[in-house]
Amino acid sequence: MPDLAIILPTLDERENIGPLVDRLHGALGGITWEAIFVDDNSPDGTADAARALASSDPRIRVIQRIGRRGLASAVIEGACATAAPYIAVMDADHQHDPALLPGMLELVRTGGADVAVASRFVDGGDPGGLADARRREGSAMANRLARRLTGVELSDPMSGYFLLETRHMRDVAPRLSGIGFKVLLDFLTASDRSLTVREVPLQFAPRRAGASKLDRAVAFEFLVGLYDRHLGRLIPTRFALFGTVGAVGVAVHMAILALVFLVMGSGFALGQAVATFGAMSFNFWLNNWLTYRDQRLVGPRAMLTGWLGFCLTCSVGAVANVAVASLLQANGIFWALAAVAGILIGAVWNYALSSRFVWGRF
Ligand SMILES: Nc1nc2c(ncn2[C@@H]2O[C@H](COP(=O)(O)OP(=O)(O)O)[C@@H](O)[C@H]2O)c(=O)[nH]1
Ligand SMILES: [Mg+2]
Repeated sequence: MPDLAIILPTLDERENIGPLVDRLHGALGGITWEAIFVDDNSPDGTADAARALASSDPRIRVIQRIGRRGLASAVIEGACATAAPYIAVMDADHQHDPALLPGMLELVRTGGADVAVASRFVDGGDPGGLADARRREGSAMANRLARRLTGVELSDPMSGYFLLETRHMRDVAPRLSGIGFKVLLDFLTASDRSLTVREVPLQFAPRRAGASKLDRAVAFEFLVGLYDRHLGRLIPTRFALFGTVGAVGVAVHMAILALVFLVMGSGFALGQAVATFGAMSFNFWLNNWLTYRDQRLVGPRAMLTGWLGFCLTCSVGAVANVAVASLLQANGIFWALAAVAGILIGAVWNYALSSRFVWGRF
């Protein structure tokens, strides 16, 4: 059994993984280890490339996830798929130096800390790879917020490079939100034990090949994280986002209707049709950007099929909405209540279908 499992979430990292495995070999002499690539069915064939590596090296393993996306959930699945007592989470793009692993493992193994975090912001660290000043500022703000949230003194809570005992991660796994990509933060807030965290300096390197998938809209991530922790059990986070977008969509609908019907003087039915179409398109765009930002559709083709699928989904939801509302109203329920019930049913329906067929990569 390996001592250490390195969990490597990947999305389009084909060019990076071979050289990374070489570097792991170089860095981990004397430690028995395995590397688990958790790949979300990357279009560039990262999973195939990882299997090719695995065919000549039993330490390499691959989890290929189909129809699912997200960094946090990838890490959780990786942690649940190993028997190694320790896991390290790192980027597959060479931004995280594998040479730090033996030191981090030693720190945790000898009881020096429950979690070893590679930090860009401690003495000896270097945030150099953070592309520009705006991202640096974003990181600094995120860190302040995170300290409030977790109560843990950390200079770099957004770090994606850390090592801990696997059982700790598995223990809290059922309580992790799995939304977004702040896995370390998610883990620290969800854990009910008080964990000691030690930081080691990381010189953050530029990504070796390929493009970054994350534009860390950190403020938004934190709001979502806060909501998820406190109200997420009541109304699931993603559904709440979907509903909020829907409410904004109603405003868009009314604005378009007012413009076409009142200002331009069209017939009401035409105005309503144009407004419905406009609001659906707007909702698709906003949901893609907000609700499903961790599994966003990008590129003209994916956007076009996604948009068509969303409009189709919403039409089905609209039929359910009208059917339920008229049934209730005909049975003597006050018209406004019947309408609200119809809207709710339509929303749940739209959410269920679109999360599966539009953003679920089916
Ligand atoms: N499995 C999986 N991996 C992801 C996803 N998004 C990003 N990654 C991987 O997570 C790591 C960090 O992402 P990256 O794009 O480098 O973010 P950055 O370091 O903030 O620019 C990389 O190895 C990515 O390939 C995802 O949705 N699923
Ligand atoms: Mg990276």
